[in-house]
Amino acid sequence: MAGPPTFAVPPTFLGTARRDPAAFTVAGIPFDAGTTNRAGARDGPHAIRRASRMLVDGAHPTAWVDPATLDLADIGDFPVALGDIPATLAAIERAAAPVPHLIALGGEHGVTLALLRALARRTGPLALVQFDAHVDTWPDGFGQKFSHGSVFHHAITEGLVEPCRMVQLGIRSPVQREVWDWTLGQGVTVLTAQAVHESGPAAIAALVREVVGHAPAYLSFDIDALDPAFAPGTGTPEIGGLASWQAQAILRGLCGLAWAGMDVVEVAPAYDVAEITALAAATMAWEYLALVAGPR
Ligand SMILES: [Mn+2]
Repeated sequence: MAGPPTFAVPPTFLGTARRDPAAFTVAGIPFDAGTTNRAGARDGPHAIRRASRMLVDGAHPTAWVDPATLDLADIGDFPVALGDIPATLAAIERAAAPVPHLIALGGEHGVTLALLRALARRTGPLALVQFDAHVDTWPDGFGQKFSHGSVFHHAITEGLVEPCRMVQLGIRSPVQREVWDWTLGQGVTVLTAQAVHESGPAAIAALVREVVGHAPAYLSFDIDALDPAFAPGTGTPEIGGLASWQAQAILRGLCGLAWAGMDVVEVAPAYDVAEITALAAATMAWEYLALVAGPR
């Protein structure tokens, strides 16, 4: 094996040395002021980058993409405004706007709204694949308009996503019936964690492909979609979630869609155990890259 040993790989995502935008560009968003339970996702980008060093020892074992030959840059972290959610959303949107194909490392889920605002301006309304324990379609968070639980309410009402081309997978948290009904009423396909467990990844991937169709598609991966046994390091854990392998298998079944960007959010390293949450998040971003950069 060439290159430095795993523990000495540079602490960028997948150890990339490129800092200028490339075909695929990684950026961190160290922000968590909109979290409604345990804070700490501001430390997510650093932990995900560190854990990603485990993934550069060879090629992806099914897509046969090699991190060393990937057209990948890590441009560091986007600026944020301390404690100011609207100002941070504006700063993220400005920073994301010129990046052609962004892979964002959160940060809490609220940052996705700014990323969708930046991207939808170029692509028009997006199809959305959302791995999550929570629908995140609350109109606000405890009176705060922009929180990590209201991101997709605003994405829908602002016309950034096409609800009939939007799938949520892994849903299982407590939720007000009116929020649930509003989400379904918009045309969103909601797949509970139980539905994923009972159907299996191949059937779920087929269903997602059918809903997304040929529209430009965005992947938003909230790490709390995974069961706390696989991802304890997050602010709002819910039991009964997806196993890492299920999420991996579903993602591997989503090649050929018109992917336009992704984020992985809600990694809060302070609650993590042996870096398993950060490694799961890094691996999901890597699975996405293998999906978009791999052979068709
Ligand atoms: Mn979420």
